[in-house]
Amino acid sequence: MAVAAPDTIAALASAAGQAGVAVIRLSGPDVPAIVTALTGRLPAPRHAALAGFLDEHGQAIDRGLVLYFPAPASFTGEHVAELHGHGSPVLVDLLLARLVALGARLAGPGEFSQRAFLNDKLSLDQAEAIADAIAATSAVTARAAVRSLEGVFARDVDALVAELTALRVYTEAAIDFPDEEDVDFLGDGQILGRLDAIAARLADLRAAAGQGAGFRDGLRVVILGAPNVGKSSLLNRLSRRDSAIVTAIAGTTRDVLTEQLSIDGLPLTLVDTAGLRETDDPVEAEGVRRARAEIAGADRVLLVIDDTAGVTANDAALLTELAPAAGVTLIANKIDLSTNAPGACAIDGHTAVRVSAKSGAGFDALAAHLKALAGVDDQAEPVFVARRRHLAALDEAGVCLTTARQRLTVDAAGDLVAEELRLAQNALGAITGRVTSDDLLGEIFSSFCIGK
Ligand SMILES: Nc1nc2c(ncn2[C@@H]2O[C@H](COP(=O)(O)OP(=O)(O)OP(=O)(O)O)[C@@H](O)[C@H]2O)c(=O)[nH]1
Ligand SMILES: [Mg+2]
Repeated sequence: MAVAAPDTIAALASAAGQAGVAVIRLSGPDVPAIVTALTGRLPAPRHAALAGFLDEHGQAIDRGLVLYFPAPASFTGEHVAELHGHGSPVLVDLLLARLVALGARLAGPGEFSQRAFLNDKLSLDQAEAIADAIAATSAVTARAAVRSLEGVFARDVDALVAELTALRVYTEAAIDFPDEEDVDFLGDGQILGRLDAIAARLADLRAAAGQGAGFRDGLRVVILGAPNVGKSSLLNRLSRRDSAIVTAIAGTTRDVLTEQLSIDGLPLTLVDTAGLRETDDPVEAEGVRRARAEIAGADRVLLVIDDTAGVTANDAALLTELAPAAGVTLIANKIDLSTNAPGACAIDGHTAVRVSAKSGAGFDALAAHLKALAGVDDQAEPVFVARRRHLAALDEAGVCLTTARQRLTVDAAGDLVAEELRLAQNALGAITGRVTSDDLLGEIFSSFCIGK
């Protein structure tokens, strides 16, 4: 990946397809020349100008608005132009082809955001937040992504890095002047106190980030169980839709049915499956095979049982089979018939929730359970979005601080303390991209959509 972007990129920035308006974005050094060639003149910076978008013979391909943002006051930090034309896929293709003929290159995924990052317009987590805001499936996640984009997460990380830097400088000074005025820098409690304060702030940030990551990633929950226990009824109740067919006949569901929903903003993918049993019916047998195949991709399996029957021998065998593959929650359904109390409980030592898909009893407890599994607090909305790579970086910094504490209190080795502080700083720097590798950047930006 080049650090300096020498060429000019172009892409459709609005959604593909027919629409009132399509926005094509250009970024790079040739933007003024390309816009001048395309429209006959360069408009005043940041003023919308109406212009014809002309082909090589001077014929209008389309007519629309042109906006010009000279470097460095633009999204990417380079010269940027936006062309607002009519939302016709054919016109957009013609216009893009014209821009390429004038010297632009079609942008790859995330290239605009990548340039913004490389030109210090955004931190890496802010660039990621753009993709997260676009991909958000609930209002809660979208709001959190916008807060990340506003720099809420990056500011907290930078503040921690600043404290780590100050402590490292102090520690290194203590190493360089060990006997200065008979003061025992390493043993006077100053470093330890500051180290513990930083560790506490890091733990707070980790908790907030865990919340943000839970809301961003959501959960993929697979509903399994014997025929007729109420798996499809559970899906319908949770999604508040009659999407799955429910009948009293065992073996009703044959296919895998997927529903997207959100519980208090937590995105949830629910997968209903065929009842697991031995069968000679080839269609049902294929359904059972597909049900089992879903286990591998599940964050959690809800193993539904009939509460009037309890854990049957087949359920017990399934529990044993599932144990190594996925986390399992037993859902003891039909408590309206068994008359057991609704809510979270343990059944034969397994995490369980008693519910009635028929009456809705116990579903508050089930929702709270699913939120806890996603690592999100029952009450709080996430302050910002975070990704698993951010959590890993925060955890790595936490390990470094624990080690630093040990080097200080057990080994009294100042140089090793300083080294751990440096490693913690690097780990945190990877979140905002102040310390990062090209491989990581390629991986992050390639997952963006084109035009962003
Ligand atoms: N009383 C009572 N009946 C329920 C409850 N949940 C489901 N049922 C009934 O149990 C029967 C089976 O429900 P389904 O949701 O189709 O069960 P399933 O596990 O999806 O069944 P298969 O798709 O055949 O594997 C239907 O007659 C439902 O009305 C419940 O909580 N209480
Ligand atoms: Mg079913």
